[in-house]
Amino acid sequence: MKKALITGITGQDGSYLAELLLEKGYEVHGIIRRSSTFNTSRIDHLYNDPHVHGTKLFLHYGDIADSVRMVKLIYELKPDEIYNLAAQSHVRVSFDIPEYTGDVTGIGAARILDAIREAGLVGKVRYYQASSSEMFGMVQAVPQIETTPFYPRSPYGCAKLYAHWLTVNYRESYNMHASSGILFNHESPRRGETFVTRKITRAATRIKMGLQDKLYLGNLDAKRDWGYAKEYVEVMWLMLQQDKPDDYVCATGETRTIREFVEETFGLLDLDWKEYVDYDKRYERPTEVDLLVGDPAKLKKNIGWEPKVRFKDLVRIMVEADLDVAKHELAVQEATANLNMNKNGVPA
Ligand code: NDP
Ligand code: GDR
Repeated sequence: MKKALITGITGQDGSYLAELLLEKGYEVHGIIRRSSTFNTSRIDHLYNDPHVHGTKLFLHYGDIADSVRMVKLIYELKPDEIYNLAAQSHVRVSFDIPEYTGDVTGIGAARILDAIREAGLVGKVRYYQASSSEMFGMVQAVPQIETTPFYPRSPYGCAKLYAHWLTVNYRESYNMHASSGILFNHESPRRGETFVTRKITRAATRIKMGLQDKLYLGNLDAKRDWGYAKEYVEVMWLMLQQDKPDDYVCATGETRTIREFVEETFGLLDLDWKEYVDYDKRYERPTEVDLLVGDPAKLKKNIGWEPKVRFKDLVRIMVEADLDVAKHELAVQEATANLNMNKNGVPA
């Protein structure tokens, strides 16, 4: 049985990847952060009591800012594959906390790569780095491919670029099986609610159910190449099954503006978005990435992978899921209101 270690297992991608690896029969270990509120909602459905025989998912407290813990965990677990997905992953927020973002999103990768070396596992472990299309930043060429020059436009992009080049460097210096997936934006019903797609589908469905009046957004002109997270995690796994480590762009090749995402979402709900969406400059970034569109030709040629879910399918998947969430929210609100009334409808 293969053993995998996932950092960032509680995030969008980590949860889908854990599902995929468990389905494939892996023993999966995940690193979670201690938090005063529960942060495991995306993986709760996968978790069993570790005392139960046959459990294959194990969670360990840790932080990729803590190198001693990383060395210890990697040495003790001796995983066959490590997927480094942990990051301060919000681009806008990285302008508020650039140092922290550098420490976790950038140097975090150094801690893990070096922990593999310190644990004496260089020839045994295969490493996946979650690189990002944000490294392309300012448009140098379209579509973007593996050899397009990088020009990051945020502290997040700079940190990811450091982690990316370090992965290449460890591959070349130590002959480590270390690969980077340069993934373009990928979304799902599990996307964090402050990323623009999920913010839009959550707000539009809540507006539809009468739970919210307005949606405030920043720049609607930026263009993104949006794919489906559940599909993209398969690429991470496939990359580590190749004989040779390498870097791959993972994208759909289709780019849309944020405005188009808004139009499609509200359109599916028979709402006129212009009545509900207002501008708020607080959601603008000091420097923006205007256009991302990737060409996944290398991935298709070497690994045989292609995306299936396209823009409209993706929006529909997210709207349908969030409509259910909003309906549930409304039902809870109504039930609570009823509980608080006496039988004459007077507040108790
Ligand atoms: P999320 O923001 O949903 O998840 C991030 C994960 O990292 C969470 O599990 C979070 O834990 C964990 N984490 C954050 N800081 C630390 C830390 N100091 N120590 C340990 N764990 C930490 O991101 P996604 O799932 O969307 O993305 C996964 C990875 O892929 C990230 O590295 C992201 O930057 C990168 N990426 C994402 C793309 C996308 O479009 N989604 C595109 C390209 C790259 P907690 O739950 O406790 O906060
Ligand atoms: P991004 O995703 O920065 O591409 O990073 P995000 O959804 O945050 O922004 C996409 C675009 O939408 C514009 N925008 C807004 N964004 C947010 N979050 N909130 C708003 O209200 C809003 N209004 C307009 C932004 O300006 C931007 O142009 C994501 C993350 O998952 C990274 O971790 C990952 O590496 C990249 O995708 C690829």
